[in-house]
Amino acid sequence: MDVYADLKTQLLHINQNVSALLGRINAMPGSSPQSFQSWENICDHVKNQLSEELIRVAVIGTIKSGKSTLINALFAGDYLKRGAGVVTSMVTKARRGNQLKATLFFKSWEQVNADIERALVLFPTQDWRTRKEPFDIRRDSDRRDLEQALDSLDSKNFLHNDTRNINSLYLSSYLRGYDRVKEFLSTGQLTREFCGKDFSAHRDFSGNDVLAFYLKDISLEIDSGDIENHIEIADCQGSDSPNPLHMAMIQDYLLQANLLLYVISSRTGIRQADINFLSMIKKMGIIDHMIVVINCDLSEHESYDDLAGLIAKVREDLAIIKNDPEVYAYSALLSLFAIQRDHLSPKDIQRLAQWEHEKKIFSFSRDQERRFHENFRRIVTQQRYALLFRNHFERLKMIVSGLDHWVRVNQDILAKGADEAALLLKKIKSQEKKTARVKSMVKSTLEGALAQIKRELRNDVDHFFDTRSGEVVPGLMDFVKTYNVPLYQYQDRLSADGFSSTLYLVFQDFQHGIDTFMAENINPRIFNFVKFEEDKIKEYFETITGP
Ligand SMILES: Nc1nc2c(ncn2[C@@H]2O[C@H](COP(=O)(O)OP(=O)(O)O)[C@@H](O)[C@H]2O)c(=O)[nH]1
Ligand SMILES: [Mg+2]
Repeated sequence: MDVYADLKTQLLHINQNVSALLGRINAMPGSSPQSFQSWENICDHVKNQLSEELIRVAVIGTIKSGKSTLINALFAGDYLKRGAGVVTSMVTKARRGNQLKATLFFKSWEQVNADIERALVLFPTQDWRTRKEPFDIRRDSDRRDLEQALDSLDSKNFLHNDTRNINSLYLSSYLRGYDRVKEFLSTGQLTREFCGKDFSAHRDFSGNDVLAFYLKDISLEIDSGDIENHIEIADCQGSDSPNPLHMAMIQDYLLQANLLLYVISSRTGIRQADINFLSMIKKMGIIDHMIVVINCDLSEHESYDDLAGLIAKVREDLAIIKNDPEVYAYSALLSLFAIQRDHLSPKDIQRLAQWEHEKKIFSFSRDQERRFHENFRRIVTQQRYALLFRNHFERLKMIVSGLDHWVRVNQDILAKGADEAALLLKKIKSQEKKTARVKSMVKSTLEGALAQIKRELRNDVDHFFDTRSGEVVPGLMDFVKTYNVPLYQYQDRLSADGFSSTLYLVFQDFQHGIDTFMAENINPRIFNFVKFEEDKIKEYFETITGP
């Protein structure tokens, strides 16, 4: 039995009863203390939060490490595209639901134009535009002008460096995809759903190198597998993409995630890109919530010893970043094939048979997979208990004990004669006065505390962002100051294409450098700082309100 679901149902039931009781008291003439209204509000809040509360799991790792395969295996089907490229990296969120459904969230015209404006900063100015207003992709002349300008840059072999490609890729993809999305986006509705047998049609967008630029977000509802429906699993593609904006998207998700699954392929072991990414997670202060899965390519290893050697090596490499990490090693593809046994292609049937033939490796993989599942379930359930009890249970307890008290007092009054009741009411009134005094004292203490913690926070923030001694700005300034423009690389361009074209190139390289620096060094520190301050606020109020 799912203890969590059971407890949640009970809690919702109690919540409903308390709420109904409060409703009845409120309907009684002359007996509606103000606090009851706020209690009713709390009950509503508990109900909404309990239905919404979600555990978020981020699946991360370098390209082709097996993230999508692992998630597919968890959901028992091939829902996420395996072997997808990195160009259109996007965080894809998947949840268990009653039907198969993909929801695509598109960018608005304003967002598209803003992306274009960003890519156009210092765009060579040789009068490529016939208009002076801000660029608007919906205007025929703007699209035509940009297309010509890009063609002429391209013909000069301008855009062939990886980093410069990012901006030109945005520009050309928006242009090329325009016709496919224009009608839909112009309706102003920015989401599209693909249900049931249309599900795979969503890949016309998400798997399309051009159209995916128009997407902001993807979420999938999947009707198979035994992942509970309050767990969201996010495929965070792009941690090693050359585009720092991808990294920023992933960081956004990591911040809300309750658990991180880091996937490493046994084909490669730990690479520099992994070390960079793991270091960033560590800087963000969230490495404690991480489990590592070594995705074993069973065709790659000669023997069990070979695989065991690799696992030991990965553990050793990981130890540099995290002490005694939790590591599981199994083949995600084997697990997916085993689930889909009856629907495999002849080639995959053959692969599966081959893997099953390697008995020692095979049973090791299955065993590790089982252990991973058990632990995954345990961690996720623990997190959910924590969310459930920490907030909602405590709140309901407070309301119920308040109600209980109120009922006792009323019972007392009703049970007594008129004189005694009058005396009791007088006592209550005087008690109320005392309570009011205590309340106002508590209030002013809290207000004082609030002012103080605000002061402290302001101080911390000022220190943190101080331009000379703070933790981030000097590093950033330093990056800008010591940024070295490798002039010799641009010399030929300068004489061939002139100043403004060359300046655009220099600027794009610089922009890429600073975006990367921000994503790798500055953002993680800011996240860590925010987390630290949040803990501080919590601790502060716990010490003044605690016993
Ligand atoms: N042989 C083998 N191939 C795998 C395994 N896991 C994934 N792959 C393949 O490796 C490629 C990349 O996997 P994918 O899950 O798309 O990686 P991602 O980029 O991290 O999402 C795909 O073609 C998978 O079919 C595995 O355990 N064994
Ligand atoms: Mg993938």
